[in-house]
Amino acid sequence: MLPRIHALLGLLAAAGLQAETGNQAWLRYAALDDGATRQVREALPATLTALSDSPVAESARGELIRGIRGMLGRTLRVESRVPREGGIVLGTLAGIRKAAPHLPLAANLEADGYWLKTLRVDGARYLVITAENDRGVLYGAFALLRKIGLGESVADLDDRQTPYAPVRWVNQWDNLDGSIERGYGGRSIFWDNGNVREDLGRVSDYGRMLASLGIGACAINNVNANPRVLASDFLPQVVRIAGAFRPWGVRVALSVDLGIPKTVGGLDTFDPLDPRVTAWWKSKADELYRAIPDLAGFVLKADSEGRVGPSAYGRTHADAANVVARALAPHGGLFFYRGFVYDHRMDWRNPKNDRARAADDNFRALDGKFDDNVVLQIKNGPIDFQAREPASPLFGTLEKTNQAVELQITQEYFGQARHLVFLVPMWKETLDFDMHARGAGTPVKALVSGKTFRRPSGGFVGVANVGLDENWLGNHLSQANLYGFGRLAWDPNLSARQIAEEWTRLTFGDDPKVVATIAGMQLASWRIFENYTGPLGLQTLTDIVGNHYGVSVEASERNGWGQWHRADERGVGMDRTIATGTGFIGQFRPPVAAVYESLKTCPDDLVVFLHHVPYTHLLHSGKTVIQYIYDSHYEGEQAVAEYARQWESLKGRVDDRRYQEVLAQLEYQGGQAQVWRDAVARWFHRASGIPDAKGRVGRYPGRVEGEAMKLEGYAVSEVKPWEAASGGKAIECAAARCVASFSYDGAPGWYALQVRYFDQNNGASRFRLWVANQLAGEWAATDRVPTRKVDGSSSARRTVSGIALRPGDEIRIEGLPDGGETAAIDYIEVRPDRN
Ligand code: GCW
Repeated sequence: MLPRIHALLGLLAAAGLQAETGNQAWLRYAALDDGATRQVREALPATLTALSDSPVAESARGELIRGIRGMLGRTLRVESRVPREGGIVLGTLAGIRKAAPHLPLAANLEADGYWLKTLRVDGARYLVITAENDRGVLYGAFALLRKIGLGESVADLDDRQTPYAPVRWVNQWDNLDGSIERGYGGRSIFWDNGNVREDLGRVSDYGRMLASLGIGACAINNVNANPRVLASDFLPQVVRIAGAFRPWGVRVALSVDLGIPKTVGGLDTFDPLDPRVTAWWKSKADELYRAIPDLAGFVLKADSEGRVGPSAYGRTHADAANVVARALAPHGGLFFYRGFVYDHRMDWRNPKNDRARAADDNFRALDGKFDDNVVLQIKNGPIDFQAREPASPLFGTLEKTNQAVELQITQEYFGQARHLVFLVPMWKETLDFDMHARGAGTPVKALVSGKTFRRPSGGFVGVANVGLDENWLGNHLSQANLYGFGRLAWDPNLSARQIAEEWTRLTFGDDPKVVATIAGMQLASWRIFENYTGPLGLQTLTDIVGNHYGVSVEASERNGWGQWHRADERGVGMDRTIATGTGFIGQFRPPVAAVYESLKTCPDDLVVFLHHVPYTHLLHSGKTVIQYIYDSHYEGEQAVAEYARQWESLKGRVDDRRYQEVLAQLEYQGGQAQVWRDAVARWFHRASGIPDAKGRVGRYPGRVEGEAMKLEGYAVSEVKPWEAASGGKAIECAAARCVASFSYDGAPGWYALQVRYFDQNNGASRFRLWVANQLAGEWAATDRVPTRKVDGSSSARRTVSGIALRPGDEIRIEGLPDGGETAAIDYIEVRPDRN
């Protein structure tokens, strides 16, 4: 029995196509092909000497053995001394100089940087992986494995790397109950039910992934912080997580709440300038560092979205920041003060009000007032992780304050791990944007890393929100965003293409067709997403007061949240000009402001973010704004439909499990892109009264609305928002079983039937589709999208293809509701079969 199983496994392995879960992400260490294996085997010494036994150095040693065994099928022989005949040597510069003085290693390296160096000494060949500290040694080990995985030569190495910025952190928005705010990859790997998880295996795996990218710290709880994290009796729980991360050089940070001295500390105030509060923070920090000597620091969200802040006592953000930072300073801790401070109860009637101004308005006057271990953590754009925003002007304002850019890896406004969106091209656009902060040549990346104004700290923070799902982020392709964040934080000069190709090779293998196809899809995906959601700076036109997922064009308007686009029957856009608008543009340095202020120079991609224009305004492209909105939505939808076809071309080249899972995701996304397209185009069509020059909007050949069918049991209902359903209406079933039918009156031929139905998360309705009394399809609405309502989020599509239709055929759909779900249907569309 056993040998047969082995033989079978061997066969599968040979094909390289065993089902993969995505659990190992880009660290699969899949066997290389024969040619590459031969080459690397020749270049690689057979022994490994690790000259430190710290837990981090042990991780480096273990990882090298594991990776080389996986990729080359060889187990490195571990030596305790550096052999005279050569070998791989792993250790800090100081450690190697001491143990092997005969190896000439003249170099100065910076903390966390590494050096991969081939040396030839007395005829022996050494491959040295060295660094200033153990963490750098670990990063070097990962870098060597990455090179091997990418098929790069390791025969004659001299690769010295220094991280671009000192801060390379991730934040997790995990709640202590185990849920994750804006997390789409399952429940928390840290917490469950108010306590740390028993099994922290996934924390250690996550630490390994972070280390492979050079990320050195992780905030382990939501910035909407539960004060309990700082309670003394809770501390042992944090200690356990720190212990799971430590071997990977990842330090724990905590999100704190400014009210903690009161809620947990028992004081009657949290006024940062009250000496009792100052003393409380100090003694709390001392207590924490006794238990976790390598604690990385704190993150704070204050005076924002209902969190308390220094405004409660008329104090400034600098007052608050410095008090906490001074408690951390003796221990080397950093204090991240979030720049995301704004009033979410702003009067929308006042055309001068503008949420985009908030960060700069709040912090400009405080530049120079923050201690050196305070870092202002600033979201990439001035609003909130929208489909497209300009860079936050605050990056260009601060000269005497450390700053870090906060990028969101979790796809909150980007289809929530159900839509393919590779964010690296967008991040790069911000990071490369020249703020002209000290003349030309001061891109955001240089400012945040502290290079421009010689700041002691700063860098990159990514909101990751990985969860317990096997694939970490809710789908396979989104892992590229975590990978890309880490790679950019290490070196923001890498190109988006290089990152996409690296990731694809390591994650799916080096078949050139696989690499070209997946990297191509990833690289096109941001523009495509923007096209079918919110182009021209409209921002993501989603339900911004709800789940931030489905389409809802007006959800942003007439409320205090300030994500306004101010579209009405005359025009669209926020007037943020200095001349007539909110003055937001004036927060940029003059050369940038000048480009944005004039419609002549303002880039099309941001035109309605920065200006209010009539729908007939001509873009630089020569199109009117309204026609661009129509066209981009049709192009975006079309491109998403192509994704599935591109992916299908990889059948047999990607393991079957991931192949099927990604295909299902892309097909789903195709259906969502269609709802977005129709909703946004129809909304603007109704608002503007201007027809689509190409005649598409409002005309849907082959579509039969539910409300136009013959109904048995089904009743017509109004959908909110109206644009989320074709015709603004759906049919819903209040009985145990309902039927809707119509008679086909088109030409005979082969067709696909697309049923658009609603799949809420509070039931699992079933559907049956009959054509001429023959059962053509049957399915259950079991998806878990974030809504209980019949709306744009729950709108789903089922395609049944290969149907031979004749005029007069009855097409009948039968719905069986379940729980709170009403087996709702929007329409059925009869389309020529594409096969
Ligand atoms: O984007 C918004 C999110 C909130 C989040 C907030 C923030 C953690 O919708 O869920 O809260 O930003 O960044 O603080």
